[in-house]
Amino acid sequence: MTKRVFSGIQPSGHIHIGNYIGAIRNWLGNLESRDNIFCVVDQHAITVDYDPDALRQGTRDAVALYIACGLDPEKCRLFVQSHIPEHTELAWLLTCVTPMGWLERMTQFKDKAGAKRERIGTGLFTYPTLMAADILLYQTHEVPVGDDQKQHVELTRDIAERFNRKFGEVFVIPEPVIPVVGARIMGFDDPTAKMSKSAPGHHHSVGLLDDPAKARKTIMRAVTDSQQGIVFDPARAGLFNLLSIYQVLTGQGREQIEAHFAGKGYGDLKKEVAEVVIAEIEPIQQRYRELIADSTYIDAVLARSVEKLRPVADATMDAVRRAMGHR
Ligand code: AQP
Repeated sequence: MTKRVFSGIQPSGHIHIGNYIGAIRNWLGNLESRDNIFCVVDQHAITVDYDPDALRQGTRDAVALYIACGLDPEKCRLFVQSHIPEHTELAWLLTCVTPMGWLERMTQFKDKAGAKRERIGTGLFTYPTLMAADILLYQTHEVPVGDDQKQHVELTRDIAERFNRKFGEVFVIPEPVIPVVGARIMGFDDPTAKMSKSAPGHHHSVGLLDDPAKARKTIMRAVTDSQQGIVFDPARAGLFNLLSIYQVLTGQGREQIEAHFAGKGYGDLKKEVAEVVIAEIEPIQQRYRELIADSTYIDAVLARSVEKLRPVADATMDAVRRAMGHR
């Protein structure tokens, strides 16, 4: 049986090399061997303040970027979450079987809500049940994500197991798939904080659509330390981050990289990291510009995917509604 893969990205800002290394690159690796479904999760992007026009544009940009990165719509199904309303229906049903305590343990809510906890929309708190619905609706086996989303996939497993115990075997229990290298790319301006679309700071991240000159400047300004020697030492967070990006994008081993940089300084390392990053993003940008100019193509891709996904979503919802007593 071919395993089914589901994953997504929120169009909540510029998609950055953290999203690319932690998620998209790993999706590409299984394009031939899995039944792949990749989503732009636009309903997750409304859990914090946002601008509807920016969301509309960001959603299309994300679809074009997926394809530009190599997600061939002939080999996977690319769609927008809000185009299949069953995501929110299933999310509500799952919310009713998810204990409050489970959601209260989610670290991303604590990080994102912070001091605004009392004023923030409830959706930010219940967001993990919508993510569980995204995954379970398609009877997913594998969910390739960055390290920050591991806790949410584990919660999804717990919700699915609880549901199956209560109402009968309806859901496949999914597994998180986390990359060995690059699962948590850190901010260039602060290597103790995860690179994030919503983080402030002009030199925090490199977006896939950033001008190469800006990308180079951000990497050359990356915060490091005052120690000597280019070695993979997790305690030297800024250096480790740069080396991890270099490792993923060159495909070289740690020993080879350390030997290559022996006797060199941070300036040399940053220059080479900038080069490999720019070499990676420039062809993506080129393809993105061609794709975004042809809106009928993107519309056709999205419509075709919804058509293909509808029978899967219908079958799951039919089973869920029957199991829960709504039919
Ligand atoms: N810094 C990162 N390193 C590696 N992987 C990352 N991912 C996110 N940041 C990094 C992975 O990218 C996928 C999409 O993430 P998301 O859009 O669902 O939201 P997020 O995890 O909250 O990502 P951001 O960039 O921090 O967005 P905002 O600021 O909007 O919250 C996921 O697989 C994620 O693990």
